[in-house]
Amino acid sequence: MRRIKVAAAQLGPIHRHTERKETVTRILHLLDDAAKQGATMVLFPELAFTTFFPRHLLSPEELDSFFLHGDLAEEPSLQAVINHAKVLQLDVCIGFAEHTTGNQYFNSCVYASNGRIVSKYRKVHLPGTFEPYSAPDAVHHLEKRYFTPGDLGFKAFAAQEAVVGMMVCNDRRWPEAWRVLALQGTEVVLCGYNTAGYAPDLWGSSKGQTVAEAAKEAMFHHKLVMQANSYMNATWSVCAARCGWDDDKYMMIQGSMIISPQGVIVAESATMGDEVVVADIDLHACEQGKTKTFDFARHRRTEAYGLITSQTGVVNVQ
Ligand code: ING
Repeated sequence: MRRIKVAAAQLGPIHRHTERKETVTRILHLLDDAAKQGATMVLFPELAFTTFFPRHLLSPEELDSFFLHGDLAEEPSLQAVINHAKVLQLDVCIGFAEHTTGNQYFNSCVYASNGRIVSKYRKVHLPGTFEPYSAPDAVHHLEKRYFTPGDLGFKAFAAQEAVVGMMVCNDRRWPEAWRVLALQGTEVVLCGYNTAGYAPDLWGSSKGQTVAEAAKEAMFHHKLVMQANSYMNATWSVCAARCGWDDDKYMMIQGSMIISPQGVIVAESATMGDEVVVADIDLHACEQGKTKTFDFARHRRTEAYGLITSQTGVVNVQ
């Protein structure tokens, strides 16, 4: 019987000028809480050390302050988390803004076990724009300006007797990401996210939508993609939110969850603050989907799918 007690470590508001050490302390407390509840694999959100800074058009200096720089094995914030997880004997997956020794900038996450980085992922699907929105009061979404698309692909890896895969935030809206991981036998998908509850410039809004209505729709789409893609790829998934009101102005949705290979939400956060959501998952639950409905070897017809990788955008047939 292969079981893992997984945890989604949700982080509430982090403001533009929140001190890094304060955030690291919160992260360490969440690790303690997860360990107390018996978790052995803990997922933190995307960009877990900072506010969601791509919402701002930033000076080079301020932008630089939001990145972790250089050799990750020497990076103090990340090492504090990885070492604390080692002491607590649990694995940790955490997202951060990565400035590499090769002077590249990625929206990254790592999976660490026993004090060492086991796998690294760099966000492939960067939503938003390169240029700021023109509306004077717009809330920007400048991930294409601040990050390069990930260059590591979607690589599953072994951890705690499971096949694990990582993705970040917007990736969860793209079925290709899930399918590439599932084609490697992935049984647990880990996805940290920062999702605005109201971002009309980013995704548009139906006429006169209120903040509450927009946030409700954002939560609906968040759950839709997590549940549907978990089901269609017969994999467990864990997602962890950075949420609440950043700078008391920018609302980010909660919705940290653990979802079964049948697409069922088995655990979900109850607050918009720091909170650990835990579930004891049975990896055998993936078998039904992987050997019946979604037995890829028996059912997929790759000869019919060529456009998915040969063509990027829409080419109208008229
Ligand atoms: N945030 C959002 C996300 O994919 C978004 C961006 C939201 C794009 C809704 C389109 C629609 O959850 C990040 N950080 O990707």
